[in-house]
Amino acid sequence: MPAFSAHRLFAAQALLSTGWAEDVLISVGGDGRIAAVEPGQVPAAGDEATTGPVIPAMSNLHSHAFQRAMAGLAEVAGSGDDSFWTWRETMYRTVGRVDPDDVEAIAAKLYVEMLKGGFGRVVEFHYLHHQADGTPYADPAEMSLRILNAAHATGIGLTHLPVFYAHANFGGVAPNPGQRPFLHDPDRFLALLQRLVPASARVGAELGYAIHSLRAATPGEMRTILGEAPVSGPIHIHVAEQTREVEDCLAWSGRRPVEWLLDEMPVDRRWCAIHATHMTAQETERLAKSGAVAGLCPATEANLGDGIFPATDFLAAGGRFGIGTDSHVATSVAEELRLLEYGQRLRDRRRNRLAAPGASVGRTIFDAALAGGTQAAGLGTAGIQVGARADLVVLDGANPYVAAASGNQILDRWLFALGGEAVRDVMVAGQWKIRNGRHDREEDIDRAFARVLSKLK
Ligand code: NGQ
Ligand code: ZN
Repeated sequence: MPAFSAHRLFAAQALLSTGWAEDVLISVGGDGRIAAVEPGQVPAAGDEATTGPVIPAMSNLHSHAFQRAMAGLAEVAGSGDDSFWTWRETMYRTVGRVDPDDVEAIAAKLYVEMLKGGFGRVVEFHYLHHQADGTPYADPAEMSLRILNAAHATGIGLTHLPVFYAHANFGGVAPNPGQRPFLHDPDRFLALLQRLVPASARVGAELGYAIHSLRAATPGEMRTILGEAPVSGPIHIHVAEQTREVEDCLAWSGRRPVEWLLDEMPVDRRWCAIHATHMTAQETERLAKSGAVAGLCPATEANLGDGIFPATDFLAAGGRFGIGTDSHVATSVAEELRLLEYGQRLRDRRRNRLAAPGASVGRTIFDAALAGGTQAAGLGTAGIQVGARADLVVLDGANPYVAAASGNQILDRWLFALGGEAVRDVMVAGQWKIRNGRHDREEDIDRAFARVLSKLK
């Protein structure tokens, strides 16, 4: 039996890499890639007629899968001074209570939710490596393998990024007890990466790595890892999400986090700066010119009270961005892109901030996030074009808003007026994973996830 079945999809409307087209025949090869794209066709016998507009599936460029289990459980007010840092304590308590079976069950549920939200791939920024007391599992790659399993079982595309984490703050401050499950020295981290090279290849996952943040690694550790890592995939890092990080970085180095990163590290297209919320005009311009992707997670950034990314200035300087669902208080393309635009509107007290005059906001930010997400996931091409992976979303043509819309209006309706319910079918690498709003393993996945949630409550 071939690994993939070939498809001939017929779409009345499809968003190709060249723009919207009508009556498109999309041929998918046995390798899961798009073999031909032909507009202006009439469907032939045996063609699969899609039930609505076909658009590319998005890459979700930032995920900490285990955090989905606590989404919505950190919304009870504490002392009146709740912050990112108090949320982090709650998050660390969750870390201490999940084992490999739990993490695999949470990730599988989350990845089904992401598929339904219009994502065809997830970039997993994976730092939960060890047991609660810091003891490595018998196989030090155990937790990474569970993430690979969950992606494989659900069929979502995976770019796996094991994360280096060694310190609690700038200057090599000793880690605190809640951080014990995250820690490596560079040698052990490099050994983990080496171990994951064949394991990722076996399930078709891309492999890169991440440095958790400038807080969590010294410059020397970062240089060792950059110099010796046995992978050529993407490099991600959290940076400048909170003003306290900016203050601490200034106190340590006399420079701001993004400034320090751009001065000291070889930041280029391989890199993704997660959040990069707090930048001066000069940092914004420099990050844009570096070719790195800004990894924006608007729902999480709102939930954690981070601040508003300078997206208007960053885009004006030619910057690239993608979207991630990070802590997973939201799990859909629509929620993230909508909040990205709305943050800019709330700050500026104006409308339609991220599109040029006359352009659709939905189309503009969808295209930008698709390109940035593809780059940050370590993939060469995406979108509906010959040679790209067949990662496709079929929007629900039975939904009256979708049915009545054409072209960019479809994206504007989906992103600003609808949501996950508009996604009907999702294909990843040439295989249908969501059909008519359902994943075929959903019942088992839900049952396992429910067990984890009842344990955590
Ligand atoms: C994380 N999450 O690693 O999960 C972080 C919080 C930290 C976000 N920044 C922990 N959203 O940055 O120290
Ligand atoms: Zn993160």
